[in-house]
Amino acid sequence: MSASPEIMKEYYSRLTPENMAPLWEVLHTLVTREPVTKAGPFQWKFDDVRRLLLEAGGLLTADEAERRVLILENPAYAGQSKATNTLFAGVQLIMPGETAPAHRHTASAVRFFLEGKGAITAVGGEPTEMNPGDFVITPSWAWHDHRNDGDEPCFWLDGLDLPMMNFYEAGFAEPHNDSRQMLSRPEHDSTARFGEGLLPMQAESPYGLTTPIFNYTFKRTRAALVTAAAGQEMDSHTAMTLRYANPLDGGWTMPTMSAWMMYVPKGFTTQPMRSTDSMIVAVAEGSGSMKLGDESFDFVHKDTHAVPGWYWRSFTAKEDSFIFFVTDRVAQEKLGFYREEKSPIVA
Ligand code: 1HN
Repeated sequence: MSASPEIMKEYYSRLTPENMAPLWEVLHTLVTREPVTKAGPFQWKFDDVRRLLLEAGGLLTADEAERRVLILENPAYAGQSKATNTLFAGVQLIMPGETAPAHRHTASAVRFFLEGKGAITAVGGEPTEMNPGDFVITPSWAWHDHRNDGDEPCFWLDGLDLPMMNFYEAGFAEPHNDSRQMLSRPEHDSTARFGEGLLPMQAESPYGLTTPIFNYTFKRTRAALVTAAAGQEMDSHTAMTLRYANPLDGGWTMPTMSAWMMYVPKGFTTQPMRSTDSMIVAVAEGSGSMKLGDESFDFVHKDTHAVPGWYWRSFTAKEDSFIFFVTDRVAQEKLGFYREEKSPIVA
C-alpha cells in the first residue's frame, strides 16, 4: 500500500458518512474463487419433528395456525426461516377433520408426503389425495387448501422458494373468502389430461411456467425407477435417478425449484459429486447413510436433510432406498450459473 495505514483509515472514515466503501477491501469476499456457503449440511430426524409437531397439534388448530408447520431451520440461519440460503423447509401436520384454509401466494411450494392417510390438498379447483412419497406441487399464485378426511394425523414436508422470492422482494399473498375453495374438477383430472403420455390438442398449463400435473405419485415414480433400474447398470454417481418433468416441454416442473428421485439399491454407494444448487433431501423409503462434505448422516425413512451448494455428496443404501431431492437448480440454470462436478470413478 502506498499510503500509510493511518492515512487510509482516515480516508475510510470519511467514506462511511457518504455511504461509500472501498471495493478493494472486500473484493475477494464478494467474488470468491469457489462457492462459499454460510450454512453446512444438516439433518432433522423425523421422530423428533413428529414428536414436537404432535405436541403443537394439542396446542392450536390448523385453522388457528393457518399452517401448522414446524420450520426446519438450518443452524446457520437461526431466526431466518431457511433450510438453505434459497429454500424454506418445514413439516406440516393436519389432524383428522381439520382444514388448513385456502390462500395463495407467489412463492411456489412442493409437498413431499411423509405419513398418514386421508390428507387431501386442493389446487386450482382440483383435489388430490396425498400418500407417502408423493410429490405434490402448489404452483405460484394457485389457490390451495388442505384437509384431513382420514382418522390419523397427516405429516408432510413443505419445500418453498420463499428465501429466493424474498431475496427479490417480489412476494404477494392473499387469503381466500372461503376456508375451502370450490372444486371445479374431479380428482385425477390433470393426470388424465397431461400425465398419461397424452396431451390436450391445445395443451397449455393453467399454471403458466409450472407443470399442469400436480401430484406425481410415489407409486408410479417407484415403479418407474425399479423397472428402469432392471434394464441398465447403476450410474456411478446418480445410481438410478429420474427427474420430475413438465409434460408440455420436458423441462423441470417449476420455474424456481427442480425435483427428482434417486433409487439406490441395497449395498450400493454412489461416487461423490457436487453441484452449485442447494437442496432439501428427504427419504421416501429405505435406510442408509449419506456423506455430505466431511460429515456422515445415518438416515431412515422420512428424515430430512439440508445440503448447501458445492458440498460433495455420496449415498450408501443399507436397504433399497428412494431419496427425494428438491433444489434451486432450475433457477440457477436459467440464470446461467449452475455447475456440477463428479469425482473420478473409483472401483
Ligand atoms: C404455506 O402456504 C404452506 O400452503 C406451507 O401449506 C408452508 C411456509 C411458509 C409460507 C407459506 C401451505 C408454508 C406456507
